[in-house]
Amino acid sequence: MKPLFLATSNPHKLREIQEILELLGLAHAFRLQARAPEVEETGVTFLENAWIKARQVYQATGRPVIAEDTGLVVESLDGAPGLFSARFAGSPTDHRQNLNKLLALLQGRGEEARRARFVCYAVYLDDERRVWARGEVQGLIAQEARGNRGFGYDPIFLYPPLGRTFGELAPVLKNRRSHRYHAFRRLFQKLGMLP
Ligand code: ITT
Repeated sequence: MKPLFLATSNPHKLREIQEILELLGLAHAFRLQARAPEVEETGVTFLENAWIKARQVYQATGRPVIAEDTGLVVESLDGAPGLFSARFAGSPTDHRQNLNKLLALLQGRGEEARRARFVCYAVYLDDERRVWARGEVQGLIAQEARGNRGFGYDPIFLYPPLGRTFGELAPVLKNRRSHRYHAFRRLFQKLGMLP
């Protein structure tokens, strides 16, 4: 098994990406290990931030690295929380406050205004290759938080095909449909490891 670093300080991402590797039949190929990037996310796009994290860990370890940057995008709020998803309600990060701020901004608004999508940019970096891929999933911001599974904005992200929020879904149900799943599936396709 080849070691593969995941540049993240978010343990939920490690768990989800490990399960995504299993769903893709790639878990046997890599020994995935998280390493926190010691760098600020100063990029102006998700993709730039994903590269910033990957590059820092690659420079520190000299080993193949994957990283990703994710945001929740609500068109009716000019794309917010978007790039500022982690600190939407200010610093330090408090997921409950982030959720509540979004719920408050959309209070009384109809379905059209509640349309939302998670966007994920995944990147891979080693001595020879630099590959990226994007994934997204569409849904609606719920009227109130439901469920305590997943992490971050999951309790308010309603996934219409299943009529439940990501916070209510068993992990495998989220991980088979999520922005993260689509981004990593495409990433490994581009790397020639999947058809
Ligand atoms: P790293 O940058 O260290 O990987 P992070 O938690 O800061 O971890 P992001 O900047 O990519 O990750 O994510 C911004 C925020 O978006 C994050 O704090 C979460 O609250 C939220 N988020 C990311 N992925 C999510 C998911 O699958 N479900 C719900 N919320 C998510």
